[in-house]
Amino acid sequence: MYVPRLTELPAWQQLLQHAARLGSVHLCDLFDQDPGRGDRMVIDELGLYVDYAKHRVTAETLQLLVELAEQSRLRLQIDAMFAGEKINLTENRAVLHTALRAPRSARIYVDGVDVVPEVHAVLDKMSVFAERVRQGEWLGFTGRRIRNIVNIGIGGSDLGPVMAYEALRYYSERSLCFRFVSNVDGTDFAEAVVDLEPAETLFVVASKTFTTLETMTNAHSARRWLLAALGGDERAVANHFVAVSTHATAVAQFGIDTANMFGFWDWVGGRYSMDSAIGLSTMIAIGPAHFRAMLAGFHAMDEHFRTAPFERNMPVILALLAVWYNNFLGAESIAVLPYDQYLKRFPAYLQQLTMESNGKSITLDGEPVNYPSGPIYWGEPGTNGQHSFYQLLHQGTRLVPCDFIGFCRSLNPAGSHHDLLMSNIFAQGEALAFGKTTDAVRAEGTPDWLAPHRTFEGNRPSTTILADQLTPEILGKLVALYEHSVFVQGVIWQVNSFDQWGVELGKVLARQITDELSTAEPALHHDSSTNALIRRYRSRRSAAANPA
Ligand code: G6Q
Repeated sequence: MYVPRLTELPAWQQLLQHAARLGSVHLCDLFDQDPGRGDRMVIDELGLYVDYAKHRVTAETLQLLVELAEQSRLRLQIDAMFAGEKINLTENRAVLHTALRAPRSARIYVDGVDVVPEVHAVLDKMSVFAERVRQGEWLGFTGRRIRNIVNIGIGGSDLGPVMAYEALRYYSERSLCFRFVSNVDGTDFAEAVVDLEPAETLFVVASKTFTTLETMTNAHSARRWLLAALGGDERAVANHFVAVSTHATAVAQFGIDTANMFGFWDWVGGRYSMDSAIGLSTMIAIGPAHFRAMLAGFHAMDEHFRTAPFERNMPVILALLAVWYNNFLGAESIAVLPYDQYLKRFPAYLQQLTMESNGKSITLDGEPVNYPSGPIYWGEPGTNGQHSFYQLLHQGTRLVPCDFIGFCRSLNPAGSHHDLLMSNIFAQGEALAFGKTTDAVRAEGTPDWLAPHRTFEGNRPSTTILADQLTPEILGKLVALYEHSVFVQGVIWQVNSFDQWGVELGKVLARQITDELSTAEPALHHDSSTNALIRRYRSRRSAAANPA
């Protein structure tokens, strides 16, 4: 399908002119001219209230952005993704995370095979296993019940599980202890198991490929740790290790019975896999019913994305606003600021989802892009961030659109905590948008010399997403909202959001350097800086004993 270069699309040119015309129009003016925009520029669906009124956009901006989406053939691309077409061209794969949450009655074909029965067969197998662990029926090698679950995985096989566990901890089985090991730094594993009883510990080795350096190194360390404690009997591995992977041979080679392997498929990208078997630790924590409620939330957002007109489509609107700031107003990052402690790992999860997906500079046609693509996503939970980096958001020189996420009811209501929390989320959006003029500052009696320092120029945009309460279903909706927003952005920038070739070079060089660190007198052929660093490390690594 031929699509002209993005910068040649009529809507792109019109948006450039529109941005110049709109210039630095202030949010104060936009609200003065259109006092009702706060009630109107909202999408209130699926239990999510998405307020995008505090954005530097008019009805015309939104209309032009929607035209840009249409001229980018977004509708065709959405249909192609849902239909299982191989839209991940550089890896020749379908992109079907939406099939992971499709109901049993759905029919979705990849290479002529309906994948829905396989998806549900794995979910059923996960449910049986998760219940056995939760009920204390799955026993360790010495007959003790499992009390600790350690997920070993990295990237997409870690960030989703750990984010979901933290987000849904309220719903988790409190008699079980969950740990997540990802880093090849031995400290991660050492600290994760330091207080665990091996006879009561189950390792979930989560790796799509089952070859990833970090995960396999940690999995082997886990096996040594377990066997050292249980007398070295290799048969113990079967009780204490299960695998989540697409690679049965490698799983068997590790010594895990493939009956205890939970599969998924090459059409599930790592960073889109938290609702596949990669979510096994999540399901053990919250139970199969809550896990299925989360999947239902994902599916509801999938259906909204697939069917809602672009003007009323939450992922599309979020994506178009990101494009607006990124490409027409010069913003380089987007802050995601959940006002809920349970969502403390949500920004980290979104970092991978967004930046591994759209951190690309070559279009699907193999041409360098001539416009900025994926912005930097970052964030921290509120109110903590307010006492840290919000200074830059309010008075710095950079434009940082913010996504605020909050809930009307706390899962842990206690005194005035929740009202205090929520008054802060509302206050931040208001302060960012409308600021405080120098005149207002002076009128409070501030001396002239100090007034500029205490002035807030405002005009800093934000979206606020409100839901009633953080539930598994709402979490599914939130994650799918961002998944699809990332896809829409990628379609507009004409990049492949589903590969990640940019992580390869460092891996290749690390393998070479690993050899150089283990041979006696290696000839080093790096640049002088890297050579010197390697020599310094080699000469110093055994110079001093570790401190006690
Ligand atoms: C995600 C990436 C990447 C991947 C990890 C782990 O989209 O592909 O983060 O998830 O490299 O890979 P394995 O699951 O194969 O160990």
